[in-house]
This record gives sequence, C-alpha cells and structure tokens, in this order.
Amino acid sequence: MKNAQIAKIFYDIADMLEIMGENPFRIRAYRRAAQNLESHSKDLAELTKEELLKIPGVGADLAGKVMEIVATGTCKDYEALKRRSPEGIATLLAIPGLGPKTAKLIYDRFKVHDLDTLEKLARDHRLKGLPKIKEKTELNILRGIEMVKKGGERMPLGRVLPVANQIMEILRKRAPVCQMEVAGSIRRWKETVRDIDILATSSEPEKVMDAFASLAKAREVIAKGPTKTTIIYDGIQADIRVVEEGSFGAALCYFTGSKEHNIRLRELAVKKGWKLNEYGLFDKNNRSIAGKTEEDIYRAFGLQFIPPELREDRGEIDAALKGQLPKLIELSDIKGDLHTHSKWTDGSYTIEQMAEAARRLGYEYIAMSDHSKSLGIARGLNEEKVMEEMQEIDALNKKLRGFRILKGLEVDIKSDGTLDLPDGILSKLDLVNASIHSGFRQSREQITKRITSAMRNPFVTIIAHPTGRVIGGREPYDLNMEEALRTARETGTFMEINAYPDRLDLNDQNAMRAGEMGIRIAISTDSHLTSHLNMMKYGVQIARRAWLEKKDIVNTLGLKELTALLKEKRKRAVAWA
Ligand code: DGT
Ligand code: CA
Ligand code: ZN
Repeated sequence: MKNAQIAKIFYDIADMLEIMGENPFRIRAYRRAAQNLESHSKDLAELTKEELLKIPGVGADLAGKVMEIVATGTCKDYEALKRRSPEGIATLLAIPGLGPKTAKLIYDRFKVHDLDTLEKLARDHRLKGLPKIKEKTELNILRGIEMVKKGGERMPLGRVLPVANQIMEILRKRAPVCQMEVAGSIRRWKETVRDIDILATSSEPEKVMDAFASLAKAREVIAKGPTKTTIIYDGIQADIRVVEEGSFGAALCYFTGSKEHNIRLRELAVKKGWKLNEYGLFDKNNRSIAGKTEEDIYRAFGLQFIPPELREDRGEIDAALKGQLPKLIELSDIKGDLHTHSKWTDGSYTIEQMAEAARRLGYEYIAMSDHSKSLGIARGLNEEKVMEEMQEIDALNKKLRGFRILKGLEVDIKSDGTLDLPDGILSKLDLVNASIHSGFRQSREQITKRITSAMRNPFVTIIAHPTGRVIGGREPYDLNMEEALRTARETGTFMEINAYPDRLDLNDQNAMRAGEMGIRIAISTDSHLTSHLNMMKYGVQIARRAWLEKKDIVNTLGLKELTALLKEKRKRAVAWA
C-alpha cells in the first residue's frame, strides 16, 4: 500500500467528520496526520509502531489505524463512518474541486447523491443560490464531474503513449532533467492505461515541478510537492517524481511494476535477507547493493535483465533465473506489412503511395488487402474489381526494384460461414486475410465454426483481427480460441496480431497461447492511411508481451522466404482436404 493511499483514508475520514458536523479539532488532527503520512519519505507499510509514533501528528490511536490499514486495506472506524454517512455523499466528495462544506450544503438542500443529477443542477445554475456558491463554483463542479467520469476509465495505450512522449519532450527542453523515463503500465505496453507515471533525476527538482505544473495543457494541478507533482493533462492524469540519481534504477523498477512482478522480486530479496524498495536494494546491514540502474538490480539477484513488457508475473522471474528468457522480437525485425488498404476500398491513399510509405520504413514488401464485396460500407470489391486492382499491382511491381507489392485481399467470412469470393479468385492472390465484419452476436458454436471453416480453405493465409474486439468500443465475439488455435495449427493458417491500437487483436494472452502452440503470427497494421503504417510498434509490443521471438512472426522473413512460406499451406492442403 502506498503512503498516499493510507493518507487518503485519513483525508476521507476528516471529510466525513466535517459533513457530520463533528469537532473541528478532531477533523484538523486527521488532516494534519494525513499530510504528514503522505509526505513521509519512507514506506509507511514498512514502519514499526515506534517509528510511526515519531511522525508529527501521529499518536497511539492514529498509529494503530495506520497499522490496521496496512494489514487490511481499511480500518473499522472508516468503514463505520462510511455506513453512517448519507448515502452517496462519498460520490460527491470524490469530485475534485468540491470540498466537504459545499458538498454538505448541496446535499442538505437537494439530497443529490449521484453525478448525473448534480451535473444537471450545475448546468441549470440551480446551485448558484446557495451560500458561497457562484457561477465559478458551478463550473468547477462540472469540470470535476467530467474528470471523475473520465478517471475511472482505462484508456487505450495508443491514446496515452503519444501524450506521455509529448510531455517528456517538452520537459527535456524546458526543465533541468537529467534522466527521464515513463514507468507504469505504459512502459510495460499494457493495452490500456489509467495514468502516466514519469520518473526523472535532476539537480533542481523544484524547477522540474514548476515546469511540469505549468505545462500549457495541464488543466489542473492536483498536487504539487518538492519532488512529486500530479496534474491532469489533456484529460489524462499524469504524475512526475524526481528521485536521487543513485535510486533511479530502483525507482524505475518499482514504478514500472507490475505490482505482481514487484512482489515476486521482493520475495527473492527477502529470501536472501535483503530489502528491495523504490530507493534501492539493500543488504541486511542496510548497505546498498544496487539502485542506480535496473540492470544492476536484476544482476544482483542473478537474473537476466527482464524487459518491462514481460513484468507481469507470468513466469518471467523463473525463466530469468534459469537464463531462459525469450529473445523477444524487435520492431527492426519487421520486413513488411501484410494487411493494408488503399483507395480501391476504404483506404485514403493509392497503392503506390502506400508502397512508397512502406519502402520509406525500410520494408521489403507490403500486401494490399482491400475488402471484398459484402462489406458495402467499405465499397468492397467484386471479382472483376479485384482482378483490376491486381493488374495495377502487377504494373507497379514492374517499376519497383528491391521492393514488392504482394497481391492480397481481406475476404469477408460471411454470417453463414462461407467466404465472400470464390476460390477461383483467391487462388490467384499471393495471400488472403480472412475476417469477420458481421454477425458478431452469433453463438460461440456458430462463430467458432465460421472461423475454423475459413481456416480450412487452402487459400486463406491469415485470420485477421481474430476476435473482432475494439478496445473501449466492442466486446470480442464469442470465439472458442483454443479450438481456433488448434485448427490454425492443423491447417497451417497464421493468426494476426492486428497492431492498430484500438484493436490489438490477438491480445497478448491469446498471442502467447498461439506462440506456445507453435502457430505462426503476422503482425499487421490494417492501415487505411500511410501514417497508420507506423502503428506496427504497438503490434510488435503485443508480441513481446506474448513472449514471441522473431521466428514466430512471419513478416520478419525476407521477401523470398516469405513467398515460399505463403505457398506451403496450399501445397499441404491436399493432405488434409
Ligand atoms: P495503471 O496505472 O492501472 O494502468 O497500471 P500501473 O501498473 O501503471 O499502476 P500504478 O500507476 O497504480 O502504479 C505504478 C507502479 O507502481 C505499479 O505498476 C507497481 C508500483 N506499485 C503501485 N502500488 C504498489 C503496491 O502497492 N505495491 C507494490 N509492490 N508496487 C506498487
Ligand atoms: Ca500507471
Ligand atoms: Zn482490414
């Protein structure tokens, strides 16, 4: 448990006491203790009762509560207060910018206990009549409500990562930062993220805090201290911490997480009689063993360096102890993109423009994979149009040297499980992505049957976005993944990791399972714009989180090896047809 979480309970207690009109001295005592607990330099969870009692404002009663919270995550008095408080008042108190006094006023007058009603009251200017509430207060309340509504949501990594990079770019220019890295779930490339955690070293931490708090897009400064500041930036909560140079590696390790990985590391430390925290790795005499770099820390444990993407407690520590971590695929291993769209259907660029953009990325090939006819909204292609597009590709390929446009298609797997275009056409192409764009609500049996029958077609090379999910948009359809993967293995069909940040489909866990089963994977961007080709990195990172290596990914092959591989399934098809 972090100090801030413990302090928050004390702040909450103070707020509730205030709402109930309790003794102001008691309320102030809780607030003062909360402040000192929050800003305490050591982990409260690690302190003895004697050490707790040395913290200003913490007497025997509060020290006992801290220990209770550390042990159980809460304390009895807090739970009792919550039960005694008017229902829903906690919801009001959670709104930034709405203090307990105002919350109580509003509550007493309107008996509101949900955000929507309060929002309506504020919009209709019905709060304004209350003592001390002005139009500005109403605006603050509205902004606070918006933040609460957003705050609970996890956002796609693709939305947050560019923001984190932007913040760091500005700070590197404007603030005296020395080292700086993003930590937390972003550094682990988790598909969704709650907030931005930045770590830095600096000889002038306060200047860094000032620069961070005064970023132009910092709409709200939630907390600002000498070495830690929290803001809302572009609708996203962002924290920065400045740590000592000698602790940077330890802090980076701690704040990168995951929490579960940290717990496993700490267990290793305890076994050796050491102590690991965000300040460093220490022996039993409290002498520092490591802390400056993460590499030093993992080395001290006799572990291989564990890349952040693997730190999810999925067996990485045991593997690292044995020296058996995978040699993870890297973006630079990728030699081409196998799922892209052009103006022939719903893309915005010509084939030539897409090919040029791929070439600029250093690729050897790109597959055009426009939609088939049943996808009306994408102006899907019928047989004739497919053949016309292929002629254009042939012509372009004649002009190109050292680069090849592969002839592909994204064929729709229709609701009845048949493919949208006949084998006669599919067999003329270099590769076929097959995917589902309709009938998402079918039963598990039907969906699974659709996917596996598509796999049994010898000309279907890859199943694209195999679960159909859109992060924050659409749940995956009900596919029996194990059965699909077994059929992929049996038929020699590849599975896609769709790198588009709203999809990331297969996700890391499914991709990991596919890798374990020896199924080959294509990492593709599904680009509809030339700039989308740059999304490849998100797919590669999913593959890394899935423990995949270069050999698992088909588009790490050079053009010659890839074209040979693409023919294999067709040849083998005779055997299992
Ligand atoms: P998020 O923010 O939900 O997307 O995921 P994280 O992993 O970024 O989580 P966050 O921001 O709450 O905390 C950042 C890291 O700090 C987390 O990955 C591990 C570390 N951490 C946070 N709380 C604890 C804790 O109670 N115990 C341990 N061992 N580590 C923690
Ligand atoms: Ca985080
Ligand atoms: Zn597509």
